[in-house]
Amino acid sequence: MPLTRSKGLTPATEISTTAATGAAVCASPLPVLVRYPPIAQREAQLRTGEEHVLAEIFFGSAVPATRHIPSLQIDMPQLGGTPLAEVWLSYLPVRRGRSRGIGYSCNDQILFGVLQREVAPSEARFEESVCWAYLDILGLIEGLGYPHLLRVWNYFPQINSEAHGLENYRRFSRGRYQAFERRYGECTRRLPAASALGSRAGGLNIYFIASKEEGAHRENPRQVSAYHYPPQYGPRSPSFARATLKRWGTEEFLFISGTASVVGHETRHQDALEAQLREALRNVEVLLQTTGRDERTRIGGLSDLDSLKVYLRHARDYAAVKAAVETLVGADVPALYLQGDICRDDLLVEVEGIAR
Ligand code: 3EB
Repeated sequence: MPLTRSKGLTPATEISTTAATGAAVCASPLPVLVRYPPIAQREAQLRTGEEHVLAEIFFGSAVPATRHIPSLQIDMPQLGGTPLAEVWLSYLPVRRGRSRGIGYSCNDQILFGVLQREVAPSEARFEESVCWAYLDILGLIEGLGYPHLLRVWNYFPQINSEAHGLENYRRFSRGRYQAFERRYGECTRRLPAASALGSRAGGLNIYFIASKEEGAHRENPRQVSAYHYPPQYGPRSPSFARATLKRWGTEEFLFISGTASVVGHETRHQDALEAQLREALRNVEVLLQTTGRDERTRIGGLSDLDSLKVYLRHARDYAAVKAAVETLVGADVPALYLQGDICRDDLLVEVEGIAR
């Protein structure tokens, strides 16, 4: 079923955005855009043909009819009223394929992939499955000519539980590390921006964005690079960059990793929700400012955020966090609020997003 009644895409009018409703509308040919329309109304609201949909991610337990668009169902409760879809769009029409268990959409600018591995973190083979998933991703994108991994999202259950003598997040980190080490050696400058969150159930769910030309991976001067975290956080450091800047022509995108109340390498404000949120948003702000300065981008502050995702350990914190985000960032940025475990058990809130 097409996403729109009109057939072709009129270059100047498709993929535009009305932030409040999530309706798609951007006057310029964006290689990538994410919107959060209500699941039931996403076709009507986005007003764009199916050939412009890279992927659809559904958080929560509702199971919508699947079209031939790459999609994932992630068992992570949404907070707030109407269930929203996470819809990834691209201005150029996409081709689709499936290989190594990875479903993907791509065009001349971008490849978007989704994969799900039926493995529980309690299984001994979990680490190996993570490693294989990443080797499959890297093999796929290199084979298809999109060798630059820009941004990755990781979701799996029991992230803070221990199995086989180590916390599952740390086991995940070790599996991911091994894959990157095999393909990239010790080179950290190719590591993508990322998020890793705990779902309620399900296997290992990963989705990612890759490109033909490289982006610039960014670090945060307030934070020790995650790939240099000391061993107290696990036998292998988490393999991710704080953000990735990608330019396509004159368009600039900053993919911001999951960002929490971590300064240096330590958690700040244990048990203090609003202080954690302020610290996390300060981290995001500094990331935006320093990227703007160092890379001479038009991106320079929180007002450049185009979309946000907010993860809460406790559903009861939703109202307070939403109010604080709207005060600190603004109420008109499309946002998705999810309840899930964050990868350090003392973190209560984490934010991620895209600035452009
Ligand atoms: C942190 O700053 C918080 O392992 O991919 C944030 C983003 C975090 C990504 C990952 C972990 C990851 O260390 C945790």
